[in-house]
Amino acid sequence: MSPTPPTPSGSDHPLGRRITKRLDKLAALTDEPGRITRLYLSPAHRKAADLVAGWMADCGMSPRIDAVANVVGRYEAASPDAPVLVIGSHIDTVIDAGKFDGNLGVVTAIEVVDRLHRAGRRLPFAIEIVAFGDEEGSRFPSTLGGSRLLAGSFDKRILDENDIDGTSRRAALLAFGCEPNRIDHDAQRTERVLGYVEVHIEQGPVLEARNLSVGVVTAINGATRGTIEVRGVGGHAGTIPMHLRRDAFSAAAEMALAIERRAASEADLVATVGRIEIPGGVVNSVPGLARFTLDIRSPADERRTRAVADIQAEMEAIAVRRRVELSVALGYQAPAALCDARLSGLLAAAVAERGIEVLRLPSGAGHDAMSFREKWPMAMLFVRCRGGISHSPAEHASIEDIDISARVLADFIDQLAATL
Ligand code: HGY
Ligand code: MN
Ligand code: MN
Repeated sequence: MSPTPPTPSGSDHPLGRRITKRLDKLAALTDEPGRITRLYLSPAHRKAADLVAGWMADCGMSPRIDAVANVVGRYEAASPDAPVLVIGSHIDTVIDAGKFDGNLGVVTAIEVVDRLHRAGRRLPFAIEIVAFGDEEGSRFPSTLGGSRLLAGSFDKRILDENDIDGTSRRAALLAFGCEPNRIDHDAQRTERVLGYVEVHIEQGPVLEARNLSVGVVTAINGATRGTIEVRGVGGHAGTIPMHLRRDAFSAAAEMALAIERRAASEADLVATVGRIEIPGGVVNSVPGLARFTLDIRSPADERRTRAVADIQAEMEAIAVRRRVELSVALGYQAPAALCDARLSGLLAAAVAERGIEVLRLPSGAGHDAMSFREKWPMAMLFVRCRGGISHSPAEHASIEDIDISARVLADFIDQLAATL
């Protein structure tokens, strides 16, 4: 495939424009009018999956929705027994999200295949585009269920996890129109996979600080996630003296500060309490129950597990001192994932060919790509995002940078084809 023509000068950027237009269409599919919220298996996710499947069909791919609501489109190779390159990202979002996180990678991949299709071109490998639906983990305790199905590591026990409304993942899949009993079937794959590639906004400030449109990812931080429950003794806010209280929220608050202190004590370790709730809490009652989430990440797995152990010990000490009960459910673990040197080298060559300095950088954010560690060669291309802001409506990637990233992906495919 001849390399895509050089990025047009001036304000053209046709690929970036088309991709941005499609992102706007996806952004309109939300469960909360006025902001972008598209949780896994929600009505908006269903509409987005159908829209993406339609785009895939328009560019010669035969889309299907699998047992866990991944949208899978396939652009056949020149010959039937060829290997496959998988390109993906996610179309679920956090609450009050930006329109680029995840969605950009799916739409960029479709744009690149659309160019192949319009040129009537076939490659020595098939291309499978996957729009995962369970990357954010904003609805159920575990995440990456979609990519873990493809990686053959889907844990069926998560089908019985409930969301905060008490709906199980299994029930939500059935309501979405999926058949969980096809999980084993859909996890099957006989052909050779050349690797997995993902284009994603950086969600950090490094590319902007270096004034670079794109960068090549070296590794993805590992993560531990879970829910902490603190049970004290509720009571009347006006009558219980302070020294007799077993206040669940105050204990949780002290634990949250201890978590922050531990993470701040070590370079590139991060820990976040993203959600805290006092079920049934009212202004004039001492909280008897508090629940909060925990997210701990590091590029080094042994340092992350040590930090988890230290934090657990610290929370237990606080619970004893405050005479409250503690229960810790850290159900989600994702080891750090190294990107494949060969595929990353091809991405770097495609970046360099555009006259862009090749910056290699780690990912503090998790991605579907991490599900493929030790399974398939995996690589990621980061796209600059304004102020490094993400998981916010202020998230933004420029049409020009998006155009460049699509051309780099197209050139990467060329380079990979030339090696076969
Ligand atoms: O949490 C993450 O890092 C990703 O945005 N899901
Ligand atoms: Mn993402
Ligand atoms: Mn995200």
